Amino acid sequence: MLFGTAQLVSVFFSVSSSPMVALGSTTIDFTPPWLKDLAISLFGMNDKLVLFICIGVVGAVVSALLGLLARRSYRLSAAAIILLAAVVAVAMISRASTGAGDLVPILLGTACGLAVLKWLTVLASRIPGGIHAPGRAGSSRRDFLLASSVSLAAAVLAAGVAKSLTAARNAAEAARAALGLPEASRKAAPLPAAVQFPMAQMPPFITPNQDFYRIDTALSVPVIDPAQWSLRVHGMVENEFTLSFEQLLAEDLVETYLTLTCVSNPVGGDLVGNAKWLGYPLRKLLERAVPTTGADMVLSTSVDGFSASTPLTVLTDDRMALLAIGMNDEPLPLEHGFPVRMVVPGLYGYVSATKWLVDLEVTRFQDKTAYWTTRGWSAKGPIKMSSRVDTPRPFARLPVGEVVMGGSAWAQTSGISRIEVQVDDGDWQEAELASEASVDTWRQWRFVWPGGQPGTHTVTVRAYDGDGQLQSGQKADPAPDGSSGWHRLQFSVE
Ligand SMILES: Nc1nc2c(c(=O)[nH]1)N[C@H]1C(S)=C(S)[C@@H](COP(=O)(O)O)O[C@H]1N2
Ligand SMILES: [Mo]
Repeated sequence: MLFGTAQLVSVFFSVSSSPMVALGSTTIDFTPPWLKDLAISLFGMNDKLVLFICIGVVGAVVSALLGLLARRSYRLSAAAIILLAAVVAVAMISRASTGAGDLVPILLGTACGLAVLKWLTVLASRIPGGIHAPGRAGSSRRDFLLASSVSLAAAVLAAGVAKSLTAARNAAEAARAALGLPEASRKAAPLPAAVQFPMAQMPPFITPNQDFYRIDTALSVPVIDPAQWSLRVHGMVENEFTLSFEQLLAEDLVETYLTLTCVSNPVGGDLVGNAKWLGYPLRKLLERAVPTTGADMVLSTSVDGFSASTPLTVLTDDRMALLAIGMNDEPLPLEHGFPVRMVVPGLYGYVSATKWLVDLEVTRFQDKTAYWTTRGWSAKGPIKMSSRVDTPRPFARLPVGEVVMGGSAWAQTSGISRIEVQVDDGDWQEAELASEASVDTWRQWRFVWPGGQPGTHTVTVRAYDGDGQLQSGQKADPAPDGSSGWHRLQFSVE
């Protein structure tokens, strides 16, 4: 039970949180090389399966022993379970890739194991001639056997569900790996080297996929087989249709650089990332559908029931709103919406960037309400212009002398035209701007501060967009439609 539950829960976290994998890997680490070679030569590719079966058998034997022990003392056997869990936890912690969150499954599993043991012990105590109590009736033995079988079945079920979830994920990973992305008919222009300032601590202009922030409501990542995927386009349109993945691949695809931002990003926060996206313009898709008059919104829905309300005008004007299949020259990672998601310049993700997309309904704001709007967030979410200090870090302690400061700013669809920096209560001074890749991407800035007296200092940054409009200094929290205010942080010179 302990392992079944932990294994199931671990699916929702990561591979490194799986007790089977941890035990397995640790066993492999401690197996003498000759035994490893023998196992591989005996079982070939199935050596890992055999290993897991061995662990399973040992687990069953240990469970039986625990049960026998529990007949003598519940406490002793509970202690044994905790000891066992501790051994597994140590096995997991000793693996480099483990984080604290990875221990959640084993903790939950232990709790489950203890509860089941308690339950069974209580039932066993009612068996006449069993431990402690005088016994209630002849049905006690049956109760106990039934409960034991139920526990065993539940454990096997938990392990089975965990296994099939993992198998589905592996199948999708395989489909993703096998997918050759088509060439874009219109490639993005090569990036000028000068989009990136070279200082350490400046975020890379292109956010690598594995570092890209991830925000969604999915407890376990939805797994979609691209061969089974289709997108339904319907609602207030003259032509309803369904698009298959194969049809999508055959369309003229374009590439675009776009900085994605989450509405929950606080001032100075990092729920923002920049990537090169490959996809099909939503404008063209909607041209094919022909929206009818009166429609003003497209409700996009994911396979797991998330939805976003995007103004129809935003998807039909000349900005590059995409039905995206590629992210930084790779198929979308599973976490980022494989096989198809939306990306829309100028709007926060919660009203535009639906991952695992399966349905587009052309409708009206007055008729339909999206996922986060029913939970108090604004129905529309244009991104607010924002700027950030990336270096120095908050509370950095810097040596006396010149300080090269730097950061990022974004005002998607308009661009950044000017950055100003203020140190302490000094004058606002103009910073140097890196090259602009496009008005839809963030832009880096740099400012050389000659240095100041030892002690505490503050730096504040503010931006101007492509129209010369100054970023709002009005402080606002993310809810309900995005944070605002100038980013200010403290550092010291010593
Ligand atoms: N299916 C689905 N798509 C979703 C979400 C979600 O919860 N479910 N969250 C949205 C939000 S709030 C943001 S900010 C972006 C984040 O995209 P990313 O995880 O690829 O960075 O995805 C959007 N798309
Ligand atoms: Mo978000």
